[in-house]
Amino acid sequence: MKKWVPAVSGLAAGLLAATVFFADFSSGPSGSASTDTANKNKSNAEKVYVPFGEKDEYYLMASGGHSGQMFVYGVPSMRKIRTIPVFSPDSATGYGYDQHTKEMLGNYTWGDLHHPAISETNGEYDGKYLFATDVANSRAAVVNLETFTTRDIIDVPNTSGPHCAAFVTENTEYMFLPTRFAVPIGSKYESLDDYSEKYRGVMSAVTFDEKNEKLNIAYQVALPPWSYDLSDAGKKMSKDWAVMTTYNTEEATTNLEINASQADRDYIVLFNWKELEQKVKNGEYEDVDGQKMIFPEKQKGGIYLVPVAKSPHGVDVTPDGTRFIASGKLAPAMTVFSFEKAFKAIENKEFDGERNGIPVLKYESVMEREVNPENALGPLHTQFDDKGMAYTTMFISSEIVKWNPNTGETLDRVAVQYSPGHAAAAEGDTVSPDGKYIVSLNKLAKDSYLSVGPSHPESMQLIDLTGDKMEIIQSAPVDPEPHYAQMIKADKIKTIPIYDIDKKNPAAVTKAEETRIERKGNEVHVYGLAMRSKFIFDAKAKRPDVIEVNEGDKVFIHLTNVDLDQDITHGFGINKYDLNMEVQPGQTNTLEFTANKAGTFPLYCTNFCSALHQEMTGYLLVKPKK
Ligand code: K7E
Ligand code: CUA
Repeated sequence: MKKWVPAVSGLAAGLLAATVFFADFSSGPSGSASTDTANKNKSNAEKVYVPFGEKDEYYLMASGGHSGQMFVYGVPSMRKIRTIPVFSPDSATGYGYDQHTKEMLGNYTWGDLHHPAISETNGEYDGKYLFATDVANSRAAVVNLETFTTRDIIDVPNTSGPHCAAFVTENTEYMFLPTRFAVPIGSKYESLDDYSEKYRGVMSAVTFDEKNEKLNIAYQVALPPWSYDLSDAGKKMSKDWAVMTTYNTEEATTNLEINASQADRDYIVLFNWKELEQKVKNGEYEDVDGQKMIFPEKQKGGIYLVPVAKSPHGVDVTPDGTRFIASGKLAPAMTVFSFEKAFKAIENKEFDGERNGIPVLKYESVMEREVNPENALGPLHTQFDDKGMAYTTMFISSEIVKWNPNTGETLDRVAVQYSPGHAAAAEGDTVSPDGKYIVSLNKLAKDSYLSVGPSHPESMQLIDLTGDKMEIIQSAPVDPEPHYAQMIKADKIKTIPIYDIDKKNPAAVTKAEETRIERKGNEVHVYGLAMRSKFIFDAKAKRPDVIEVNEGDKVFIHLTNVDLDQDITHGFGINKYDLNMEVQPGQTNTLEFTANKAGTFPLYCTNFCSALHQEMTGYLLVKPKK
């Protein structure tokens, strides 16, 4: 049974005046379901059942959207395993409170994380690092997958909202961070009347120094003042190239819903990052506030525009690297482009003029086919399986369509609940996807779960790809909206059981005898340790678990967890000082604060660690100024 209900929200609903095709999910495993359905559901239950003590086959690294965090799920159980704090503080782990994470976050308290990307070696996820960008405050971050902790965050200058990242090249040479919002270079004030002249859509090429776990901006490109939406790196034959979609090539400055959808075509930016890298080596760039900036109208070459149906959203490179597929958003079609054709067209200069000094390739010279499955509306993002077949999410018709990129033939469709954004296939962005599973990341779950009021959680639905037909076999709530996720084989992730006590960290203490409280003027350094079930700040003191300072002192509490047992993590919270941090086994962390409130402040371990966890307490005494 199908219901037709009018579109009430979502992408371009007003413009399309379309009706939304919602499948009916009311016949569930209970009630009036036939025996067949019941059996089928039983086998589906078995497919996702991971008995207690056994582990899932895949990790799903999902964006936490405007929570600023990342979520880790297990597949096929779809059990949520962990939240990784990235762009927002996290009370549970003290992320954003201790010295290192506080410095990384700067003064920002929220973030908007859309696209996690796992580091790659030879086009395969290598399970070492996870990258992400922040649309809210223009940052990029790297998470270490030995510890599932954020190691570095950088601000991306001249940019506002690097939405179209992070997608890494085959050997994690670069990730490209183009801006969503065009802004003046330097983000200074410029009148919107001068938008076309003064505003730019800057793209940053970011490298990762694995040894020091640092992100760096290698160079930037001052692209035209358009919005850059999604990108993907080439693979194999196209490995030196990357693609990204644009919209608002109209350069509208108000009412984008209408004004950015005027022209029939926008563009895909196709660029050769090896060539851009060479340009920088040759000194073909301008220095802009310390950034190496390529201006494509002056330092020509390496960048091309490919016309595409208006307001595209996703662009995805096939696993064999021969094609890139753009999804329509406002056009009901996926467009398949050929890298080989593009390379020939560039060689033969099959151009249709240029825009802002960037040559526009002839559409027919690069396009291979337009694919328009019947009644499918709102294609957004495409993933692939082990046979090279494509799976495109249809935002408006609420389904995933499986199709053959070599022929354009529609192979299968499955209704999802509802309005999928991205989908994430097993090893889906690599040169060799696994097939097996795809997860649909839905924007609207509409009453799938127990009601929690007017706002409902979104959902992720797990789809089995091994049968003749795609089949939804599990569903998990996710809150807030997930954008993208990547699914990696679990055995590729090599976590460490405990931290090595870091002898190079001058603040680390390993034994009670090394604990001490040192005063230098009005600076107080506490070198303490945490162990089951006490804090020792100064073993020689009358009360080793008490810190006494003067009002106005600058206090540094360095704490090492000397319990080198897996999973014995201690917390350190100070009442009413709004401070908390976590020290995992073997880890040393530092809290830095000014004791600006006089009084008596109990402190305690915030992580359950033993039967006497409740006794793991002490005091911070702040003596008032005379
Ligand atoms: Cu399509 Cu931000 Cu990748 Cu959400 S974006 S859907
Ligand atoms: Cu240490 Cu609880």
